[in-house]
Amino acid sequence: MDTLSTRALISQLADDLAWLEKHARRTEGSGSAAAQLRLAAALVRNCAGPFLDDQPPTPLHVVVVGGAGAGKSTVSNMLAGTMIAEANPQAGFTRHPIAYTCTTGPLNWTAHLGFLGPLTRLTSPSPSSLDEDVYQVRRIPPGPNGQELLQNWVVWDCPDMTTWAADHYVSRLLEAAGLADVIVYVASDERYNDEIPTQFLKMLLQAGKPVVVCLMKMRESDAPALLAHFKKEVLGSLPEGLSKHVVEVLPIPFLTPEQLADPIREASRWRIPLLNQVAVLGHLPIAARRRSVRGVAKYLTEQQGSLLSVAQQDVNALEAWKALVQSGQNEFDSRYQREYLSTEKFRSFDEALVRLMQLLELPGIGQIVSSALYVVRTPFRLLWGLVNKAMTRPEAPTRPEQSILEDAYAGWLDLLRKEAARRAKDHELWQLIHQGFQDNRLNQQARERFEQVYRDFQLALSQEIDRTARAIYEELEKKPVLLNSFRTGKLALETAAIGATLLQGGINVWDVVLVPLVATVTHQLVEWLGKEYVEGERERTRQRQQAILHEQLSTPLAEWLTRWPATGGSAFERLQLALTRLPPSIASLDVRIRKATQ
Ligand SMILES: Nc1nc2c(ncn2[C@@H]2O[C@H](COP(=O)(O)OP(=O)(O)OP(=O)(O)O)[C@@H](O)[C@H]2O)c(=O)[nH]1
Ligand SMILES: [Mg+2]
Repeated sequence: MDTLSTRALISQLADDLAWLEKHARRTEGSGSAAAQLRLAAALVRNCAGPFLDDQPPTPLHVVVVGGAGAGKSTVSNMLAGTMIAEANPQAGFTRHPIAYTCTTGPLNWTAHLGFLGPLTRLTSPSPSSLDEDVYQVRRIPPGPNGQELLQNWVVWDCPDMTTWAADHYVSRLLEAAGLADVIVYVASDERYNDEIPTQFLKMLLQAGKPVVVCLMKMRESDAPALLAHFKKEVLGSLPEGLSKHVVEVLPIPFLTPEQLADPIREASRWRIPLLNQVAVLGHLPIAARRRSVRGVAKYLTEQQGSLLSVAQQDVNALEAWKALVQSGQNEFDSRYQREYLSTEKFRSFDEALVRLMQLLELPGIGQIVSSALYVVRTPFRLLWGLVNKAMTRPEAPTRPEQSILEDAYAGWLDLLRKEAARRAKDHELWQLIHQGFQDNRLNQQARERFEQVYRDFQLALSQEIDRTARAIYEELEKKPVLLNSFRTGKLALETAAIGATLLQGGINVWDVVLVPLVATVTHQLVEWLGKEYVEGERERTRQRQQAILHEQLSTPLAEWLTRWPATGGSAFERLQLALTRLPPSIASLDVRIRKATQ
């Protein structure tokens, strides 16, 4: 993530959040989670993006939000200093964000790439009730007085936030809210404590937005009581860390039609405190903008868990699938141990033993002595051979490795197929896998995958076995001093044993029996030691082979199976991508914002 350009990072982050938002909207009852994600995306593209792209801090943005019919358009007019916003008795009248700016103010602030995301700018004047994914900018010529705020600020009148309903206009409001340097939160006297607007308010405070509250339409005499009540009931229910961002709660009591018609002159008593609050918050535009951008980093970092939680059910299903694949893998591994490895002889180790014993015979002069001893041992060697043959049970033929593995793999896939069919109704991930087995796609691909991986496994295996078997005698060959001391040791042992036999009984007729017997026993002893060593190596190889199976065959297959639902362009592929990219993207954005705002 750190290597991405800032523009690429912003657009990737906004895309991933947008994808998760769409994903969340498919689940019933997740309107608030979707709204949270939408706000996150809006903060990234409308606030952090332009700032990191060196957009100047002015104009600052004041965004007016609140419940349906609360008086947002009325307050927007008061801020803009003109009667341009359509206040309308029909609740839910304003349906898309409308920006009020001064004709002499900055022009190109809407030009930033990705500005307001999916909302397109209306090019011709339209009523604010137009219910489409659009926004419009209305430019106001400077008047004799009243429009001073618009020199540095853009005032945004927004649709309401009365429900979470996936009704698209709520997301338009969130898009504009992401842009805000200051929020004006409008609540009317009868509905100031509504649950959903309060939750929206909380979300905006979590994003670090400074909020000025306007309480509307009460009798002037009731204003102090209502203000106290709002502070206690609404702000009091918020954590202190959030309520501190509410900079002021202002009353705007029920206005007369005359005051509504000309708020600049007739309602200045209520209007001026509001203007002052906003102006103070933007006193140093660069400081105001930095505060907004730091809020973006804070929101994303602190809310990360909650933003990703919309995918919790999917993550759980993916985890359950992974665990199932793993239990199949365990069974696959142990079947290989049971049905193949425990009976496999590794013939190359027998050859290695022969080579080892040959190596222990002395070359040159010693060879003559060895040959003589070989002749001396003949009667008992033949007898030993016969006894051995009689004692060893015939070996059970072992099944070929490949067929055992294929059976074990078929068993593994069968487990997955049955479980997917059983759980198909639980979650769409299982449905996807069930479908993959039904139309044979998954089985087919799984078999192809097996064949590929099996070839690599075979190669790794034969190399490993040959290498270990060869190492048994090659190690000794490479160390001539050690080899020679073994050789002479063996010879000395044999000749000493024969010598001792001769000395013990003197030279007599029994020597014909005793000398070959002693020569045979000493030789067998040496061979037995060699065998023990080779057996040890053989057992180690068995264990090593089990490990190779696990590393080279069953783990690559398990990884492939685990990933399968998240490949081939499925929704889970996109989900995995978003889930893995989001945390590092957020961390990287946080670092860049810290650097740029310090
Ligand atoms: N008489 C009087 N009417 C008011 C006052 N405040 C708002 N209204 C009226 O209440 C109605 C709703 O006000 P708006 O400002 O349109 O409310 P809004 O929040 O923009 O509403 P939507 O855009 O529909 O969500 C309008 O008819 C306003 O004229 C007031 O103080 N006095
Ligand atoms: Mg309105």
